[in-house]
Amino acid sequence: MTSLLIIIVLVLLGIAIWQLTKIFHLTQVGTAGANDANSEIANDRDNNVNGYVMFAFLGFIYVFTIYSLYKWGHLVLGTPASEHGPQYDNLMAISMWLIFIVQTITQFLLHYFAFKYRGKEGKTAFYYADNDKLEFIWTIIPVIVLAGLILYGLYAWTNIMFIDEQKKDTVFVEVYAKQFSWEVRYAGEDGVLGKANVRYIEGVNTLGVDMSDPNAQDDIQSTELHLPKGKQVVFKFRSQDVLHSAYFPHFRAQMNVVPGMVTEFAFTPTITTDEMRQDPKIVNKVAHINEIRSKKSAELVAEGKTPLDPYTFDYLLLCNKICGASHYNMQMKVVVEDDADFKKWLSGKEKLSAAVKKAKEEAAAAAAAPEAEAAPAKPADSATAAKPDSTVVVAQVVKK
Ligand SMILES: [Cu+2]
Repeated sequence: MTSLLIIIVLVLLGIAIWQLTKIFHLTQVGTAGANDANSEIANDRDNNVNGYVMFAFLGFIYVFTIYSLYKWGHLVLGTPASEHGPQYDNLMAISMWLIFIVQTITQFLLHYFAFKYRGKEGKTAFYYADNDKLEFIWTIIPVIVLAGLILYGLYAWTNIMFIDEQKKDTVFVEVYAKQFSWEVRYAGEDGVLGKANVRYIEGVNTLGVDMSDPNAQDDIQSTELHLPKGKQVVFKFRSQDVLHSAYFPHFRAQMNVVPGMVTEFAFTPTITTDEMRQDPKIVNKVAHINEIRSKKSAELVAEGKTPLDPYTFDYLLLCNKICGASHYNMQMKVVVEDDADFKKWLSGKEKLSAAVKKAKEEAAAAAAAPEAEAAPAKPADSATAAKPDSTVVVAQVVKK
């Protein structure tokens, strides 16, 4: 303990001596001539260097901006695939152009004046109290520009977020998020989604749909999201566990998915998956990705591994909230197709009520199976009957 105290005292003493020498050094400022190389006062040479460095930094900003646009400009979102998409992109483009122009001018002024009025021996600062006219101008211009942007933004927002649920031919889809996958449920012919609660989750009923609700009887569940082109789709989002965010970048749509509540959003897809695959920007992007993949494949083949499959474009639903370890891989394929194809796909899907009924029957058959096995009369039949049923039960137990 004593040695620790001695060490602390020595350290503090050292700091005190160091500070004292620093103070002594500072008291010597000004005694040497300003143009003395050891002087602490900036001389004309120092001021000139700083002035030109300001100019050089301005050049760096401009060159880097142009380089970024050239190098990464193609990474922006491509052709919007929803009805409100162009309006959204327009708002984004106006904002970005404004920021670009204003920053180009203001950065020039900032660095140019720092250069122009750099320090010079014998030059003193000019005292300038205020100028009402100038202050009025540089206040009113941003006010008008920002008010215009905000008003246009609010107009676009209410336009995009307005959901007309009475609109003819509207498709209602529930999007269900859980760590780390998506599931969807279609409202079926009645256009109404059955009630759901996490307490009803059991076996194949992974969304917790209340099967006693008459509206739930024709609901259809899927792990792939199909959307009809040109029809309004209303999404109802629910989460099983934590906060997620449903992000459809190609449709310029995003909505938080919050446990314990239903959030909603609607958009009208305007370009089918097949049409989007012909889009020149997508064609370029796919070609670029496949170029990288074929290089990687060549390396894999050289190592004796299986090569990668070539990439084809698909719309995606992504999770845009960091929701856990596999968040990065929480995505679902989205297929946009013509109304006829969409209807065909949907009619080929099994209704949730039928799937639940089937699972219950299979579970009951499996429960009855051991008795049949015990009977010695038909051992072959009982073995075939018991085999598929028992796997169904096992799968359900695992799912829970
Ligand atoms: Cu997530």
